[in-house]
Amino acid sequence: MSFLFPVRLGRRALACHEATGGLPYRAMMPARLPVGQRWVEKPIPYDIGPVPDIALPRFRLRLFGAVGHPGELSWDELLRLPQTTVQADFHCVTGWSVPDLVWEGIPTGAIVDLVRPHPGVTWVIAYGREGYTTNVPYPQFQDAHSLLAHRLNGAPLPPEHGAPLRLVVPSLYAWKSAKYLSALEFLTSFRRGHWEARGYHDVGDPWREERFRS
Ligand SMILES: Nc1nc2c(c(=O)[nH]1)N[C@H]1C(S)=C(S)[C@@H](COP(=O)(O)O)O[C@H]1N2
Ligand SMILES: [Mo]
Repeated sequence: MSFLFPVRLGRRALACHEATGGLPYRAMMPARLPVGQRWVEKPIPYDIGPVPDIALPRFRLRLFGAVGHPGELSWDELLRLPQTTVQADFHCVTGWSVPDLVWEGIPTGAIVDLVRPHPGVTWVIAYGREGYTTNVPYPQFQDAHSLLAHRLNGAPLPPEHGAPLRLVVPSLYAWKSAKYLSALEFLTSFRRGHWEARGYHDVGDPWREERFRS
């Protein structure tokens, strides 16, 4: 009887492979997909405005708020900071999830080491150059999988996915991963960003289905 198991598993794997248009079988495992999500192959660009453009020599990342060392980083300075690679699934609150995106960039921990946030920091506001904002809880901002990404899947970050730099917080819904990153503000008080002010959840944990505030 033991031969039946691999045969059945094989059929199921094949069926899932066809149903997802070629996504790996591993991506179909329910434990990896938060409730209310479905797998798609690629991230779908979502923007509140036109995709902004900037020449790298003019690029600055502003770091300010409740920190000991506020300041600005140029593109070259960012590339001289520690670099990391993070492979993670990406979950959009509208219901799509992409498995195994590979992001490269500066771990948020390196930014924390640089700016020395005050002990009472509880939130970070990430600013997009086109006017987007989002509030991110400080624990998720600085956890080991969060980064300021400048590469995606082995290539420079495409314009529509946030070039030249975006925040990536894989532990939260994708709207917390601000594209076209221009500034990070560290807060000891509470303030909402663009979608949070319109009813979206302040934390946004996909594993708790924190889509909207109740
Ligand atoms: N600057 C900026 N960042 C943003 C957004 C935006 O409109 N502007 N949209 C957010 C939303 S709602 C999602 S789902 C993701 C989508 O990432 P993608 O466009 O790379 O697929 O970006 C997030 N980051
Ligand atoms: Mo989104």
